[in-house]
Amino acid sequence: MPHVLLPALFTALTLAAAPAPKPTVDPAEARAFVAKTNADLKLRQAQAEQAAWVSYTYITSDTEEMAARAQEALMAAFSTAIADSMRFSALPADADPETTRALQLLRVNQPLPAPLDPAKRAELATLAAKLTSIYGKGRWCGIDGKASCRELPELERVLASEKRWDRLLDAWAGWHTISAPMKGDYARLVELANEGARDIGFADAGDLWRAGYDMTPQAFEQETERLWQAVKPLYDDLHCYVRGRLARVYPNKLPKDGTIPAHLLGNMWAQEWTNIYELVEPFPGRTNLDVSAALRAQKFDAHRMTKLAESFFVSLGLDRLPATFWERSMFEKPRDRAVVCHASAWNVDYSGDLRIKMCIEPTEEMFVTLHHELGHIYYFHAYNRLPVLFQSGANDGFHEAIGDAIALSITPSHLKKIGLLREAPSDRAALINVQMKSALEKVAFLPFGKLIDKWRWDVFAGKVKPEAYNAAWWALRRQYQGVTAPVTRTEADFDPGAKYHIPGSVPYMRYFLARILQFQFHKALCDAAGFKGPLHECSIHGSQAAGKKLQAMMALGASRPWPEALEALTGSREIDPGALLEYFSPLREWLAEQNKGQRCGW
Ligand code: X8Z
Ligand code: ZN
Repeated sequence: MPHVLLPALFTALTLAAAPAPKPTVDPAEARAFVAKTNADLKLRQAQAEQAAWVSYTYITSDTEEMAARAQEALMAAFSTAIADSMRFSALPADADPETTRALQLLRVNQPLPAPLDPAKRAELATLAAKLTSIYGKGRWCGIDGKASCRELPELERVLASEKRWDRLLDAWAGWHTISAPMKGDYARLVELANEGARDIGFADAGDLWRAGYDMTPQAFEQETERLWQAVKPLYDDLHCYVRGRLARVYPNKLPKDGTIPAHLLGNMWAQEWTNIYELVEPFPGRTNLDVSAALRAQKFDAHRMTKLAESFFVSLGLDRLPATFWERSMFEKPRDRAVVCHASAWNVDYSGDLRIKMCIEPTEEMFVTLHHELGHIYYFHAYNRLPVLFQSGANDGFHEAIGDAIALSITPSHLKKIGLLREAPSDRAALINVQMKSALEKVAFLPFGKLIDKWRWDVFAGKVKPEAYNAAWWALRRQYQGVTAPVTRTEADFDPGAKYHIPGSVPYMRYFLARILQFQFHKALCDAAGFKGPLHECSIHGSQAAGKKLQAMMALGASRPWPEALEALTGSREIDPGALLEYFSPLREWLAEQNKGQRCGW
């Protein structure tokens, strides 16, 4: 469980009142406090969300300022509520569990806890808004100046489709210039968030981030390590195979140390490698898995792609999305203003005003991301009636896993059914091709998902200082992913800042957990749907029984510790990497054959 006491504040309060009488805590008073806090926070959160929505979808100095001030007001509300909640730190063990849980969640709710000093609180809110804006406004104008400026979506398209080394390098290095100016502000943000975390009894902000998982922060760190060790051999096999194939495409160009240069993997951050599928296709010409081509050929626009994604959830018996979702979401990149294109889902007023913000293009990658975002939206929708402190996932990994679990049901047979693939062949070559494509997304991501917060935890803990930010970043990229920078990096660069979640201060371990949880969810939903057969062939499309199970888990929100929510869906209280390994077992076997006699590792 997260800490129940707030050591710093608690000590101060008890010392001031010495000699301290034994505190008497009235459970009814605690209940009333939680109810008032829920009402208060709901209002403030909605105001902050509205301001943030406008600033993310229309970046100007005015909207940035307004979002910062709304965030500041929310931070102040949290500080007051947490300080007030101290009177209930001695709540008897048999107090009603909902109140106890709400009080615990209150402390771990914000990723950037503000210091008690109002001037520092304002500074933190301003810095957070500024960093997000820098990211959103980022563009690369090349050496020839403004004539050919490109924003992130365009640079990402280069990484996704270009094969020429130099062009890839230009787009990669260009995007990584946008974050250099963030470094000083980021270092200050770390100091301020740490002070805020200490003010409410944590060692640092990383300690607070690790405290949101119904176990001690230390136990959580060990848990992530356990999961990583279980899936690492599969990643190592994939890395070895992909590197071998890339060595054929770029003869004599790969480094001798066994790593892969970061600009060759089809993605700006080398986090998912699906876009180089054609370069590494196990059995060329045996399958046509080009869903992007089908989407383009059939002239799918953003609205139609979203409708198609919605129809999957509806087939499970879940509700249609509300009219306001269609009216208020941002589906496409506006032509007349700067926006943060990074896809996100919004629970704007915590009462049903649900929106997504995306720069949708007709690609398979975006189609999968749409299911991811709708997973968030359906989770919001399922728990919207709960008090706001319970309006979260069972843990944040659950929130990230719902839509992905649904998207695992978009099998070739399903795609054929909905007209996005012409055939769904079932021979071994086809199976290995399909599994490779899926592994390039799911398995390739695993070390990336783990290392982002390994870096941030070390930064927050002061183990990595600003003078070594970039060096530590690349040491982890190399250690976990076996990926290296394609050009020399120095501490004048700030490459972590070129990834949205760093300037955005969005914790990242959630995505690592989700990559594993989604297979566990998928397996449980397939069981509920009565599917018999290998896991990678299952699609739960149309199963009301699966939908009911999913809905029941989502409706719990964060009201119960996550092992209970997991048990409700899967029957197990433990995160189990077994389902992911089972799903990819055909590929694993094939990779082992391929890699025989190869020099693997780095
Ligand atoms: O940020 C996201 C979602 C929004 S929560 C689009 N993802 C991570 C990323 O893009 O880095 C989904 C996968 C990992
Ligand atoms: Zn997400």
